[in-house]
Amino acid sequence: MTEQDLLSRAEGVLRANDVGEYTKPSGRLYPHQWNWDSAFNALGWAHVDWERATREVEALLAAQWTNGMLPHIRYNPSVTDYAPGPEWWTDVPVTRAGEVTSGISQPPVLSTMVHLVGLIQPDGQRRRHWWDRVYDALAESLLYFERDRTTGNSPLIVLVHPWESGLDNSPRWDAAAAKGFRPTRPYRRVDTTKVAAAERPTSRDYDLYMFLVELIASHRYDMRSYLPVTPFAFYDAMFNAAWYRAVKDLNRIADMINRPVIVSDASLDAFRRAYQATLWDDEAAMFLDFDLTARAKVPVHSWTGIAAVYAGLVDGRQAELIYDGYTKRSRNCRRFPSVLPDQTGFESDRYHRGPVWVNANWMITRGLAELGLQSRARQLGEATIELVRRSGFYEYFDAYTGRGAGADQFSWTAALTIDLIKRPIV
Ligand code: 2M8
Repeated sequence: MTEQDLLSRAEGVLRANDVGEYTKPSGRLYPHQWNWDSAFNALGWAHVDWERATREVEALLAAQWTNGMLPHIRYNPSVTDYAPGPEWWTDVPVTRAGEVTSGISQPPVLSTMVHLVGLIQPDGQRRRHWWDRVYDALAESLLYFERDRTTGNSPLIVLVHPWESGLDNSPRWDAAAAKGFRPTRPYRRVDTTKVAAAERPTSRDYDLYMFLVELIASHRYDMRSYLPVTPFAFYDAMFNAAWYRAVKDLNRIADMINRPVIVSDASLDAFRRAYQATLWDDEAAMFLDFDLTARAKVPVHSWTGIAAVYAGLVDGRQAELIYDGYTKRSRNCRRFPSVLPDQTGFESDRYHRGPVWVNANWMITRGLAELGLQSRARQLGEATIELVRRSGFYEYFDAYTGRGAGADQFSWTAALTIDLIKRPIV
């Protein structure tokens, strides 16, 4: 298949999942609008239809809450074949009447994508005008985490639900799931009627998800009252890296449209020091998440441990050390598995427990290039395009065989493949 064919197929996936103002992550499995999916999808759209990219972002921003939070799902009220539906997230404090959303957020990559989408627009005036229009909402969405999701003296952000991590059934959450929390009400699952149950989270995982949904809703989304009582509170290394990078990118936008920066350089330095001091692990030679209830690092080595590369939270030397260590320990795998194969809980074909994901590869590819590690970035970018060319636009890929799994015709796989082809590493 030529590069041109691959590009037009990728565009076809976005168009097939396009429902006007937002792009479904996949036709059957994920019918609503998801936060970080839409951010990645906007970047793909920017290369083929720039106006469409801006609409994707603005539709997502329409779901913003009065406290600034950008929810992880913006429900389409006419769709009912997804669970849990909005009935589990009652009385959410949306800014716009009529919006229906979930009650948690997702990795905050949106400002970074908005920065890139803007740069793709050749007309400087149009670009700045759009940035200006979305700037305040983006700033609020990032400052929300500083205001409502930090505790004690640490500037690091607390994650309150596995769904917020975007990596729902990562073995990093196994210890929490093993405690046997269950919701008080029965719930239904729709996902396992659409793709093989063996590729999805287990019912024990879902028990924890639904227990936490009930707990968060019962605290009326007030994190100050929820945090002291929840059994699930983590400094997630990828989530925090995404926030740091988003703030830096929004600061760059601010500079270009003559707005004040949202977080000062001094605060960013303090964040970087806290990230290094709290999450770095010498023995693992990577970053680890921190469990606030156990007051200990989470001993699971996964790709979140190298997400600092994406954010520029490390210099080139530390990036090389982490990335090369990860590559060496996964040499029998496709590049690169979401969990290292020597870890308890690794499964090569189950969702966030080992398979290769295009968004993770994209984030690390871009991060490596920005830190000056061009040849590694080029190799990873090319391996990713090749995997998609051979296996198709799947949600994820078996870490050993590269077989596509989960949902087919998956939007961010298509969107980020377009970006990897259109903006090659030089
Ligand atoms: C997956 O998560 C949703 C819940 O949010 C699900 O399993 O139903 C995750 O892979 C998440 O990262 C992603 O944003 C979402 C839609 O693609 O699906």
